[in-house]
Amino acid sequence: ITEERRASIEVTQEVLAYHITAAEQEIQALQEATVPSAESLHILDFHFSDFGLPEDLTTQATIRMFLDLNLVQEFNMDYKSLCQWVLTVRRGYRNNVPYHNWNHALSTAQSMFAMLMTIFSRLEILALMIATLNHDLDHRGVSNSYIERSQQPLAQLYGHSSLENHHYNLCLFILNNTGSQILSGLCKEDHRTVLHMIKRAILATDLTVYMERRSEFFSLAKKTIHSPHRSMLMTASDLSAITKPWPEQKRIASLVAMEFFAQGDKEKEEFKIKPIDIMNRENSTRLPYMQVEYIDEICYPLYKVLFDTCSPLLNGCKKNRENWLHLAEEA
Ligand code: 5BB
Ligand code: ZN
Repeated sequence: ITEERRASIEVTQEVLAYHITAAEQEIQALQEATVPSAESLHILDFHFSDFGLPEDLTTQATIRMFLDLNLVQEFNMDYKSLCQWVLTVRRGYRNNVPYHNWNHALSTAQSMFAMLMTIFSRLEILALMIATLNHDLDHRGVSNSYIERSQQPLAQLYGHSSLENHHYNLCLFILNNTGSQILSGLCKEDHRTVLHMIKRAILATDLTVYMERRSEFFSLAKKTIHSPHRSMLMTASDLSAITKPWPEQKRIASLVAMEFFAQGDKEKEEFKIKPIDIMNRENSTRLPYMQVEYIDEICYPLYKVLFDTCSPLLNGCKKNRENWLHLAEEA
């Protein structure tokens, strides 16, 4: 039994066990729905928040992005397959996870949508939209490091970037699923290229990998101001919560903290160790200070490089830093 085969069995079983394929009724409802315009959904806005958006509208907003990017027409996507694909991807996220759930996937895709400019080829746009929506599929709310230490099969399967490899594998699985093969209209060569780009984009969302390659991206971005690196845009979309208006940023930060602390609790119980600072519930009062550090070390340098293309991202990030700093000084 080959490594690849083993991985595919494992993933298939997990997916089946998880019943993610959408129900016929649900597919039909989405297919027949009149999808609201991008304007009325506010998805062209960098200040967009999906908070309070009814579940039906989250899938309709996704369809709207694909329609307005002209992906459906250009790549001959069957509309019903697209509906099933979107609904399946939504179900591929666990809704009991505070932060890494479908709303995070939608927010990431919306940020990508708002960032995509004429600088990318049509095929790249297609790949990046699929990648953002699928990039955290079946996230369990714990880090790669936790998965490795608790010796879960996922770690044994992939060795490194376990979660990201799993997200990509599920992405492939959904794209190959009968009824949600939205890429079947592409020629063989485009099909191969787009899968390759999706894979690279999803694997690039491992923040550890991003940190390792960051300086490379930055010097590249300086040379070619008008074409930021694809994987940098993935991270920029992934972390875009930090650029949102203050109430939205506060809400998301508490979800992230909830997820981190839950992992910390598990570590205490399972390994009898003291969790690292960010995962230790005893540090909850230091959250504002940690957000300032997070902005300074990770977010600010990233959005600064992208300033020429997308200035609202850096501006939002700066405002949130002021607010977090203010809270940190109060505490
Ligand atoms: C980030 C990198 N990490 C490996 C160690 C901790 N840092 S941090 O000091 O910059 C940091 C980031 C500390 C606390 C944080 O949140 C406290 C609630 C955050 C933070 N990370 N804050 C956020 O609002 C967001 Br969004 C994030 C990103 C969360 C997803 C990161 C998944 C990382 C897996 C390695
Ligand atoms: Zn993510």
